[in-house]
Amino acid sequence: MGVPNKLLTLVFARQPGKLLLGMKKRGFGEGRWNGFGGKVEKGETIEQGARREMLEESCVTVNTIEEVGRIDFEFVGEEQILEVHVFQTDDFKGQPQETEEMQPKWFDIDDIPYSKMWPDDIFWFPYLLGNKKFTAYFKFEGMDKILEQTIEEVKTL
Ligand code: 6U4
Repeated sequence: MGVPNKLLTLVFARQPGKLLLGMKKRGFGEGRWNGFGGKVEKGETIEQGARREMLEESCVTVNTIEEVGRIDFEFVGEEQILEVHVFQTDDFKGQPQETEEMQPKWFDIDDIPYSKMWPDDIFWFPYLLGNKKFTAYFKFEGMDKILEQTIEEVKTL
């Protein structure tokens, strides 16, 4: 038996034709545009963690939220798998605000800044943007190189 997976969340707010991303200002993934999220804490569900991180990092309060994907990340040399639960919402309150962790910005869905994002994103964003549920696995060497990957559409997560 290995170590248990590390549970993380990733939340994307959407408006017609647009997606909210944040520039990560510090920590893991610093300097990359991404959804909002982080570690699930003890005593909260994954969905509660997603809502909390969205509020903490963007000042947006999420009403209805939908889980759309699950991605397992393995990093060469590290035992622990990062299990990232991907959510989307078009039902939220409040204007995104810059926080210590993130600088939010609405992007046109035709103008997603893939070259300044995690290199796996370009592979699974078509599922997210196409409203298709998916599961995926990526094996990384360092932060930039993908050695292996699988991705598939699923009916339920
Ligand atoms: P804190 O708790 O702020 O010190 P930090 O080390 O900054 O933690 P955290 O908790 O913000 O990390 O979590 C990392 C975030 O990055 C999660 O939302 C998941 C996301 N993430 C991690 N690897 C990713 C990858 N390869 N592709 C991607 N998102 C990833 O799109």
